[in-house]
Amino acid sequence: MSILENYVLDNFDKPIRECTDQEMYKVLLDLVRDKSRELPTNDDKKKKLYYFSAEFLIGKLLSNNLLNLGIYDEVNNELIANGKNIMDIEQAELEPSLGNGGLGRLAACFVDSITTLGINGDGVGLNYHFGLFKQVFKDNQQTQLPDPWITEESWLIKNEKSYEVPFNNFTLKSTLYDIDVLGYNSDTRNRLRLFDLDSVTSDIIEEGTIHFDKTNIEENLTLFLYPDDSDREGELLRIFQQYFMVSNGAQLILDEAVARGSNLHDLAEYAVIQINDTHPAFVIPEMIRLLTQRGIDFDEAIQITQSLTAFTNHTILAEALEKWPIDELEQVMPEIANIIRELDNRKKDEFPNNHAVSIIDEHDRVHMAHMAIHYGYSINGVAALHTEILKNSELKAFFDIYPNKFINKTNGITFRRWIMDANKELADFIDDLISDEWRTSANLEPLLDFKDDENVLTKLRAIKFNNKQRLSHRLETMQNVTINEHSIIDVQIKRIHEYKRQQMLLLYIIHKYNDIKNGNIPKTPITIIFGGKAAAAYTIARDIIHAILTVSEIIANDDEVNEHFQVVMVENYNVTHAQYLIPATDISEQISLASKEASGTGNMKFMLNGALTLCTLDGANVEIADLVGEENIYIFGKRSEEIVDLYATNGYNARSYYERETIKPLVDFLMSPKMLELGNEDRLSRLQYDMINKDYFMALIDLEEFIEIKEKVYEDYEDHDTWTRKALINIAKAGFFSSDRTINEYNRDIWHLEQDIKNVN
Ligand code: 4GP
Repeated sequence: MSILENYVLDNFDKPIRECTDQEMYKVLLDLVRDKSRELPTNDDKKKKLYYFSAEFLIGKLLSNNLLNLGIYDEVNNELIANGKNIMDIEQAELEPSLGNGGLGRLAACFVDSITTLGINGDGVGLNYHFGLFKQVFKDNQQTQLPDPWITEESWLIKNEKSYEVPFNNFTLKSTLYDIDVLGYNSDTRNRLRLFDLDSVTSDIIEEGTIHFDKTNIEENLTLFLYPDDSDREGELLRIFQQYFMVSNGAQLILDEAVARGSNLHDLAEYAVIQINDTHPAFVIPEMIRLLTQRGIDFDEAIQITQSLTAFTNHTILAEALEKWPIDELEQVMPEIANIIRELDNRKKDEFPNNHAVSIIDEHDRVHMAHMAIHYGYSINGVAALHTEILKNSELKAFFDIYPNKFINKTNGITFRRWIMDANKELADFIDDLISDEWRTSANLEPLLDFKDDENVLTKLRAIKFNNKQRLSHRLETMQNVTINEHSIIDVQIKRIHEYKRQQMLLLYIIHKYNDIKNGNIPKTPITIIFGGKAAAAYTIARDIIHAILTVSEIIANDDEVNEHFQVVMVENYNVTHAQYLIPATDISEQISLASKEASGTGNMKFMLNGALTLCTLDGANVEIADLVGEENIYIFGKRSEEIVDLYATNGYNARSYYERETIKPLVDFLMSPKMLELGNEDRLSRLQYDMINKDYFMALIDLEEFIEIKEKVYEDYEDHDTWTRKALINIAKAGFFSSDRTINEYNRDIWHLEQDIKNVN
């Protein structure tokens, strides 16, 4: 009997051909779950990694898991033979709402690689019921709705384990859900361990909003990721969430370590914790508390905790380096607040008068990153430039006292999802050219042998075209937008934030629109696509979305322009959208203000799929440029040292840029009659005012250079062979960005765990 028949008959008592896509989804889910469960966990290995993260942006799992199990082709062939299409079946799967942006997606790539390399390591987080929010556009504005994803048919498996988390005045008892994490051709599995509360309920959410009673912790704790913390109740709720996550995680660690033979004094031989950004940093005082509760004295508890805790920093933006008022910690978890005071006192004694390294500052705020650096044994940045900036400026005071704790770990992406799954045609073509060895080694360099092979270049273009068609079809069904699959596809997808400078690309779009109106018709039509959410409380970011949507409507309505130029903003951008967008893209927009983007990982995904990067020398763009060489990438804009210096000297004046002849009309356009006819005056005027008078992230500083280089990029596109050769070189050089390489380095330099697969590039 074939791989599917049994399952279909068991479930539905009819042949595959007669099942609906929804029914087939259920069949495939059962099949994959059973196959996964047959794999042992890695728990026979003595030491285990616990990757603590507020987010795991895992994306849909069905086809990825089929691929990792090595049965994708077999299943797919059977489906095809029965008139079914796996892409249609996948529509039935809801994307888990467990993450938001880069650090969450990174965590998802990492757990895949950890399992692929045969390392004993689980992810630890929370089981949010409604994610960040579902983005819906209405009147050219972003609105926010809950984003439900948990159904009978999600991948969560209830675990028997449950822990008590002691808050001030009350205790909450957790429920644990696991999601199996599979590795590529791996004969073991790991898990995501997601903690939840049975009492959480959607009843308290105000209809059609993401508002709810923030004080009702029992009912709201795991409703949303990053609930609004613009008031005290919101801050308290975030602290409740964080403590709930880490207390459960720390109890799980102790349980499992003891089961594997630890006497707790030797805990560091059994466990290592990676703190992903500041959100899980309370695991430090919590582990100390739990160890003392189990009879270990306080000094030793500190020393044990320190020897098993490492920290990753993902950003230098002050807003994301959390600082919680100590009185709020006292209100939520007084014992933890006391431990933090003691930890702070010790460091104040050790480093008297060195205020920059205090855990509790003069405003009585607890700096989560400072706690993690003092009381962990390792701190890493996520790209070479980022780590240098941490050492030399943002965290210099810490680097001066702990030079040996600092280390760089340039981010990576899993090739399973980002090429094998997202771009099967390209992956298969690469197999034909260089054999399928790259699927495990990530070594794509042999492709360079084909850079002058006309047939190969032609085929690469054909694959790109097919991916554009696939994207076009998706946008039509999802959003009722038709894009021209013969156009240049130029894409910026990431959270909406001023430092990422979507507003700079918007000003370019206005420039291009005017230019086309003046008769300069592009040789090939251009489609610029945005995707990303703005945090609900981030007003200017929402204004930027509004301006983009309004301009795109003006362009769409303008018959002189719309056949040549189109601007689309994808609604509710998520991992699934990215899997369609990235393979179809020609130009990857990585245009952050230099020094501000810690790494970026979208840049790596685009490169791997043969898009050319248009970038500032920021984050991992620097490493991409080093790998591909200047002739295969487009670089513009001020360098990071200049920007760091401008901030230090307060040397940037937006208005002086605004006054320039090239720039003024573009900024003024925001409040033009055309815009006001379709747009919202408050939003547009606020955005314009900000650009002229503040522009904290300096969108105007690089605008002229940006316009110039964009024109050059579009012109270069016209030389199809040269363009595709550059694309091929980019693909060939992308191997360095495999997350298998990154995880191999984490393990070699930070975790020191047993690893089944050792020969990683
Ligand atoms: C992001 C950084 O902004 C991005 O540059 C980096 O690639 C990613 O982490 C993974 O390291 N940071 C966040 C955040 O998502 O919330 O700080």
